[in-house]
Amino acid sequence: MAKNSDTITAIATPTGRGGIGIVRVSGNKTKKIFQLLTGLSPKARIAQYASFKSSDQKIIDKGIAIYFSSPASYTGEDIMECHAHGNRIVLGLLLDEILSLGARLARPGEFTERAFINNKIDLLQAEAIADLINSNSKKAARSAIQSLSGIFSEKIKDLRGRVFNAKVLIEAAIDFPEEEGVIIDTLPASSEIQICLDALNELILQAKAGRILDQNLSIVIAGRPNAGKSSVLNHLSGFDSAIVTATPGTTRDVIKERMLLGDYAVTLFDTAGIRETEDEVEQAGIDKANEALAIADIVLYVHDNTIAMPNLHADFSEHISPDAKVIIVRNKIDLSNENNFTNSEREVYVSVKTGVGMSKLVEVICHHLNIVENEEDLIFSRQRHLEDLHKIMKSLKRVLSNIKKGAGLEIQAESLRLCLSGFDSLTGETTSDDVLGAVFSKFCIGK
Ligand SMILES: Nc1nc2c(ncn2[C@@H]2O[C@H](COP(=O)(O)OP(=O)(O)OP(=O)(O)O)[C@@H](O)[C@H]2O)c(=O)[nH]1
Ligand SMILES: [Mg+2]
Repeated sequence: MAKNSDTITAIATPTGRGGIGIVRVSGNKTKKIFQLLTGLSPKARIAQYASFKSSDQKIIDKGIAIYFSSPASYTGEDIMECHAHGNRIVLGLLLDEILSLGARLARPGEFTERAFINNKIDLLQAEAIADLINSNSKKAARSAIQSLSGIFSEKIKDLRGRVFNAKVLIEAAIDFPEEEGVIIDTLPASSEIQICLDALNELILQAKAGRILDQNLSIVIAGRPNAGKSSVLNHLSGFDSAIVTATPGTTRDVIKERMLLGDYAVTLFDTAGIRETEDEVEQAGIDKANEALAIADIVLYVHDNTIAMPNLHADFSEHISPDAKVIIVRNKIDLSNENNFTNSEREVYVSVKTGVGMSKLVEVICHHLNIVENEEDLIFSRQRHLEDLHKIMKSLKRVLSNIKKGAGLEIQAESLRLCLSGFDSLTGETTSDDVLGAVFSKFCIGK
């Protein structure tokens, strides 16, 4: 990506009213814009009380102006921040004035893109900024801040360093003079690659565990009418969102509730009870239930344990996504004379009425979501990261087995070179403009 020379501006605070609203400017015209807009001379990192004035000297607003001098700024360029009152009209007037002074409107994520181009952050950190802004849970936010502080980048750099060492060891073996009787020792390179593979394996596990933070997981509650599905939704979400009655066929529409489950953001879907029906409205509800099942990550099949278990296959199996995990929730155990129930990862006995077994149900759901308790054990990762890490893993494995088989070392050194560029693509050093464009376009304006 090429360096930019023009000056950009955008409103950096969200739409709506608030105590403060901020307009940001970055680029080489910033100093001039600061002077013309405030009548003051910019002082780096000093908050100055200012009247923001239009070219005909009318006051647009009064507030705080801060100037950051290049390179000690977010983007690495000269930056100005106008802290005005948080009103869209005021901020719009301020923005128009800055545009008329020679700036242009910034694209989404363009400030961060400039920080990346000017080497203030690498691509993993840029992505972490977007992930932090979009995070929906404490765990997601904390994990994104860890990546932003460079923990993920450090791990990638360490691994890259080790692969580089292995390549040097192989190249040294290639350069060794071919004297008769001299056996090339490939053991140091092999053991270095094995260490890389172990570390990479651990990193992939952490990234996989963190992948869940970037997904909107869907938990669909399904089952026969009157089994207690809506009661399960209300209990888990903590709200009386769905109507609960003793009449089978109460729920018709799909009811969605976003909630935190063990600190992870998930969406719960309550659905109409599945049965044969002549009722057109009820059938429409059942069709919607089947559509929800198709996108489920987890299905809670709620069953009234006082009656015989129906044939699950006939009920809904053909509609659920093949990747979905199904947990059978045997409800209403308060009505049973038995009190010896054996829970498993597939089946949990509960009474929504008394609350018995509900914490076990949450535990089992968390287990299926692959939720990791320890924050250090996860890295907020994206599909792009996992794909790149898997590619590197595959080629390292191939190199190791080729060395063991005594295959040509030049080719192995070349494969390791490709692994190195795989790491560079992850951190953004050699990432294609298409990938970069896709990353930054998902940012909000003003960041
Ligand atoms: N005794 C007992 N009753 C329950 C329990 N859970 C739900 N119920 C009752 O079962 C009836 C049906 O509950 P709902 O939550 O509406 O069931 P549903 O599966 O959503 O029903 P539909 O929307 O009609 O498909 C209500 O009268 C609930 O009070 C439980 O654990 N024990
Ligand atoms: Mg219901």
